[in-house]
Amino acid sequence: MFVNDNAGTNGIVRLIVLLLLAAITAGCAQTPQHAKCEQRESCSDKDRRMAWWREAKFGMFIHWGLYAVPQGRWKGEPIPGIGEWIMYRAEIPIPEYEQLAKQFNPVKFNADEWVRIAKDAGMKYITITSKHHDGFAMFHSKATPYNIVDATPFGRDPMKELAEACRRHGLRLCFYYSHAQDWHEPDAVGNHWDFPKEKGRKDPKEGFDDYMDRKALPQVREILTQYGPIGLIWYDTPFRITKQQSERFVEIVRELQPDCLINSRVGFDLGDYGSEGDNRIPDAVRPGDWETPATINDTWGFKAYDRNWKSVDDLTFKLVDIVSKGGNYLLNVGPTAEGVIPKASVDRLRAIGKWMRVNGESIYGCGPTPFRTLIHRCTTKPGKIYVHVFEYPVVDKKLVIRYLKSDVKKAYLLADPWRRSLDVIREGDAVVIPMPDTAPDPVDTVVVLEFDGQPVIDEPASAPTASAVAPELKRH
Ligand code: FHN
Repeated sequence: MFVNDNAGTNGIVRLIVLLLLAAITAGCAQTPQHAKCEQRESCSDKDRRMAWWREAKFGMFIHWGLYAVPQGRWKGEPIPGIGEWIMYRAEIPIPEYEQLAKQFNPVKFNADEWVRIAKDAGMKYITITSKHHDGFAMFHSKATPYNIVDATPFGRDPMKELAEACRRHGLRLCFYYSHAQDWHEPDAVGNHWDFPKEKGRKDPKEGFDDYMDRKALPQVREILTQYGPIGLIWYDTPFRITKQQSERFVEIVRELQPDCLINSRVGFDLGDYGSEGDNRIPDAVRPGDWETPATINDTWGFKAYDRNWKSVDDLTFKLVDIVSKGGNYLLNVGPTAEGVIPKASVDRLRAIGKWMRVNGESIYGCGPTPFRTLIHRCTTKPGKIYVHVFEYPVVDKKLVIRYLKSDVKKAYLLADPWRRSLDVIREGDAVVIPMPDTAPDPVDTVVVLEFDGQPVIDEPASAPTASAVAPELKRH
């Protein structure tokens, strides 16, 4: 915990700190988040289940399905929007969309290669679409023959292969499952072109329970029983379902894999952690457990003509920005119908991995910045602040860290294998660190500040926020 020692508020702050400490020693900090977890399990149980995810910080999202076959075009026409929504956007009738299964033969799929790409990028978990809104199961399902083993010439179960590869390489495998939308089903949500009644369906219970009992819950049972321990189930778009229906999607996970996490998109605030909006990064530190799912270009599912790839600088900044605000980054790749992760994605992930191998200490298991002002993006561990320097050269070759009241015990670059001490000069309310002439890391140079105990920040309430101080950071 960081202490923000504002002039004139010392007494209040100390009182709050004391109260918090008292609450912690009483067994649990009374944050709203803890109050929530206490309702169904002890905070320590929740902390134990969340521990790997809080440590991981960086995961790979994979959107892979039949939509990779048309690659964003239908009958020669480019279909606007995200690739995996092609069936909806082009209102493709089910019998026509089903034909894609016969063409889906990802002979280049290699589970070890995918897992290695994630691992080399520094990612610690993989969340893959076991079934997206199109209703096609990318795993062997007995609930319906509309699945990759029974309906495609490929005939293999890639989830099984990925589960084994993840185990070999030490990553957690997690499953995305579209629980409410299923455009292949008359009783699920979404397909209004084949089933016009869906358009006017008012009562969310109408038919949906049948779909749940016949397909969705049996399939969730399958993904929780066929592939060993699963890190988390990532539900999505809980449109028009009732609280009771969401609860059933929670209960089945708790029953079959009690340690498995659930994201908030199961609905009704029932998950273990929050999924931010797609590609949304909060402006300030956000308490609690949350994750930003994000695209590496502008689509989730493969679209051959989407080449709007984010730069390595941008992706690295986003990773740091998210961690500095308390979140996890779930960065997506959209493999082709042949089973290949596009080279542009792999190149970017490799570059991030290179940065992570040097600077991963400033990401894994880190807490958010202690500063409200966000002049620099900072991440933290007990007794340490990692200052991320994206803007190089720093002014006059000096790194200036304002509002730091505590003395710095030692400062050094994470890029320096010898961890040689940098000079630290106190100038009024700032700590000034002379920096090397050229950036040790062209993307983000990380300076570690070590303290005796927890550093005290003295940030006046009137201190400007990041957008006023460093608008150029907004370019990302
Ligand atoms: O509709 C989906 C979309 O296709 C994609 O899966 C994203 C990922 O977060 N979730 C939904 C939209 O928020």
